Amino acid sequence: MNQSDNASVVRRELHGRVLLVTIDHPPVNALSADVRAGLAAAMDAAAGDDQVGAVVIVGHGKNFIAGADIREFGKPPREPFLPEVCRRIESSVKPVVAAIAGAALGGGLEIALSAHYRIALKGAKLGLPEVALGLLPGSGGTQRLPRLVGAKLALDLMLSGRHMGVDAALDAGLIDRVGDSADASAAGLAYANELLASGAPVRPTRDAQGLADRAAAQGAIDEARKTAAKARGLLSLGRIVDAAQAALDLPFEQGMARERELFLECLASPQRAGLVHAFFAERESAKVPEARVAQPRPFASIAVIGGGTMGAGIAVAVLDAGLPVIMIERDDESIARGRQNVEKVYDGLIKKGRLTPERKAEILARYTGSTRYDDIRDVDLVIEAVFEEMGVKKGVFAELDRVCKPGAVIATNTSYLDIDEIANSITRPQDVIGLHFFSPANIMKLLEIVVPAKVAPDVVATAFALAGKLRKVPVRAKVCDGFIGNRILAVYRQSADYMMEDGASPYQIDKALRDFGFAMGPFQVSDLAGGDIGWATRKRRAATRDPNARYVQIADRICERGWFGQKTGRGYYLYPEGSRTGQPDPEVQAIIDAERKRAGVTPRSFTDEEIVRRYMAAMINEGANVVNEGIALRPLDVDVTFVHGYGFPRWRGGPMKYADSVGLDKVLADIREFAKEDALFWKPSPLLEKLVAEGKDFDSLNRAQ
Ligand code: 3H9
Repeated sequence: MNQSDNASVVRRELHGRVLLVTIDHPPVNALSADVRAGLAAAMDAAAGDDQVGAVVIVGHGKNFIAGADIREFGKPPREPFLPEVCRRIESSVKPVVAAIAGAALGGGLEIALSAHYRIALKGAKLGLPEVALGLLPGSGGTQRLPRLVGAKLALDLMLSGRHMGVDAALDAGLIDRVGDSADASAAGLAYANELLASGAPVRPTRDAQGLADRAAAQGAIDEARKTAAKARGLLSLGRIVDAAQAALDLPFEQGMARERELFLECLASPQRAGLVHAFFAERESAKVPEARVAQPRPFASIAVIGGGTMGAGIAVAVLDAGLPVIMIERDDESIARGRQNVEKVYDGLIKKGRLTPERKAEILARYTGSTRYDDIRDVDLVIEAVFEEMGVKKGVFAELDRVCKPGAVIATNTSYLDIDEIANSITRPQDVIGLHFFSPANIMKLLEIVVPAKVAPDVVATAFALAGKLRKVPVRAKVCDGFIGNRILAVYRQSADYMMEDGASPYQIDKALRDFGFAMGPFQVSDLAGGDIGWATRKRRAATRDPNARYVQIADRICERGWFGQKTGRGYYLYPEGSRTGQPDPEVQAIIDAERKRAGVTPRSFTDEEIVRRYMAAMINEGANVVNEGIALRPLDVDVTFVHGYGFPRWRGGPMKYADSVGLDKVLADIREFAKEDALFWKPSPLLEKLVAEGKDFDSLNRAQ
């Protein structure tokens, strides 16, 4: 009975008395309708064939199964549904073994949970990450996992979405064995033959006794409910806890029915759509034209110029990726400071118990500091992170031009400056690129890869490969003032200043935006980053500012008092005794009142809803301009930038995805309405107007690529 089903995505081969069922559906064996049908057919075939004594389910290639096919969500469902496939596996009268290599995630783990025995190879990772997609495990995971490993661990896995390694899985009873073979099929077949030889019975997980201690289970559920309530906004967290409660309270089949209801509710929610968009967008953003046509250059050794906060953070990111770093600084004192900045990060981890001093020493063995540019003549890639001033940068680049070997990639971490100008100031502009890290650079996922006009395609490909190595989420941007993120930020930040002068308090604005889902409001961000940075930029640009543009001076009045935010103990907020959570400041309110008077503004009240509408309209409109001008390749690149660099709520997908969900016609109508007050600021983006006229959304541009 060696045969295949459904376009060969599920193969069946009889090995003695064991039916080997292989899922072969690249890239990750996701459970598409064909795979589900193939699995169901395989279970039917096994049931009807006397020669078969046991079944092994295995994934072809690196992974077992990465879960439901995420691309099918939101499309008309096709039978057989996954819970039914799982039911057929579990109710087999012949023992079923799941032989796991690589990822057994989501529906993939649910298939494994439906099998009677589980063996996993070293390096396998098991988990129920549905929560990251706004879902809950919908094929019995919420009912079987608590029965198998207890409510506490099951809820931890389902609420965090984290992956578990084989040793922990074995300890927890999630798997029965760790296979020592490198081949999952061989390990599975050997295990199944052993089970047959010993006459091992079928062992449905639904009958497991992990919930027998009801009081302990209820305690874990109550704890989990508290945790879920803390995470603002995410629907699926609460629903996961509801499903676990059903596992405890209801007979198995009724629990399954309750899980299905809750799953379908999550599936239909806009949060699921936003999170799935984010999942694909952050993978698409790495697909850029240059990476398709050019091979990356080597980057085995890296130099960082400048050991300030940014340079040190970049050095840590590089060290964490296992690469060596040489840091160049002006003098011995600065070298010591740079090293201190790097060590501080690792010492923090040691304090939290997340790193051992021995490991720190191993990591730092790859780190050197030097004052001599000549010491970096052999490195493959240099990242400049010195003071944000064109003259200073050009000076560094002249040195790099002198010492770097031919073909070395020379990157700047500038966040605003014209990288074309920097590139053109040396003899090898083809090797120059922008790598805009976000602070703290070892933590923030976003990396804007800024592509100047003369850069060689293989340098761009190198930057994307480096981002992969550093586990960053890369976004391709073209050169403009602020690139994608900071350019858009400058505009919506201004909309917040206008609202503040027109009558909303900074505290109301921050709160309205936090309630929308942002990690922080704009005034909190300003206090955290330091008001002096924006102030310096404003002063620099004063001469070139459009005299007809509205300019709110409140921030300047606050900075003139030396109130730069958290580091000075006050900014928009008061931070008594170094506290990091600010309190509203009546003196700031007085400054705002005075400025309103000076500007001749009669304050009016704002609802939170209007605050969000204006802020988002400004963000979306500038996002559309950035796409229209080719600064961002696609709307999804704007989304990825904001989710990973600007605290935008991931479950809303990003600003452009959010705009699609609101309706572009509504956003445009808002902008036109606001333009009646200030036509210079609220100028509709030509792209937004075009899409509305054509009845299209931003996502149509993502799909067109
Ligand atoms: C679920 O299971 C619901 C059930 O409980 C209930 C159902 C009723 N589907 O990440 P990579 C694609 S929800 C479709 O770059 P890696 C991915 O887009 C699901 N496609 O590789 C990419 O495509 P492309 C729960 C998928 O080696 C390619 O595969 N499961 C899926 O760095 C390679 O992906 C999850 O949430 C999928 N499920 O990491 C797991 N997964 O080449 C999600 C991936 O066109 N997946 N693709 O860009 C992952 O975490 C990682 O992909 C994995 C591999 C760790 C598996």
